[in-house]
Amino acid sequence: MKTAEFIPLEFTERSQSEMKERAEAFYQLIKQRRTVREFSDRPIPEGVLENCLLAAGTAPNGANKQPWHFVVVTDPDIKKKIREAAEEEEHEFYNRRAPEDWLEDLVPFGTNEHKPFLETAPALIGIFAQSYHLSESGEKEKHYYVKESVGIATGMLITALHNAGLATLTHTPSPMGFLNQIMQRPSHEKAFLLLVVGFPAENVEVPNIQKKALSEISTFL
Ligand code: IYR
Repeated sequence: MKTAEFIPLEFTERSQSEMKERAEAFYQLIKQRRTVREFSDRPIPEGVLENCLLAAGTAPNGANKQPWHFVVVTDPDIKKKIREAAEEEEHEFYNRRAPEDWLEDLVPFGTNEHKPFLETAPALIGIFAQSYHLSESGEKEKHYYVKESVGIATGMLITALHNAGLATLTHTPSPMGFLNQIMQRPSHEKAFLLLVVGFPAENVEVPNIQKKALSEISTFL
């Protein structure tokens, strides 16, 4: 039988003014996060990705099953394979699969089927969602709220990387099944997204887009 064990919470109490300052400072930091599509080949300092992944791994999740796996690729040959497979899917997407209105919606972002950043960027992180855990003896252990959990962990990873001074691109070639094969992950893990990580190319520009106002995204009752 399982039993519940509780330990004291480590919680930092802050003054009201400190709370306000931190909330404002964090907003100023995170609003600078922009998806970039042109990367420099500058390497990422050692240990940075590891700590960002540890931060992502603290995400709240269903019954603490931690139903995620992150595959970090820095090897140029593997990045090339990923680029080739992704571009094959994207070619289909842009030329056949995508409906007109979707392509129209993508115009402001200037995206197309060519994905050179998959080779230029120093790291690609494949994020996998585990629908269940397979024990050594082959028994299935249930996972809960998998998409929600992996989505939260991914958000925390993107935030941690931005905080560390790195740029990211959430890339979702669809379908992404080829990532299981290239990244050697079992079939009960579903590729959730591919995060491109590194430094922006020099003088990179980003789309001039606006975020919704507070009054549009929220209601205070
Ligand atoms: N996966 C394609 C298309 C694409 C779709 C959406 I929704 C975007 O916000 C951006 C791109 C691509 O990566 O080009």
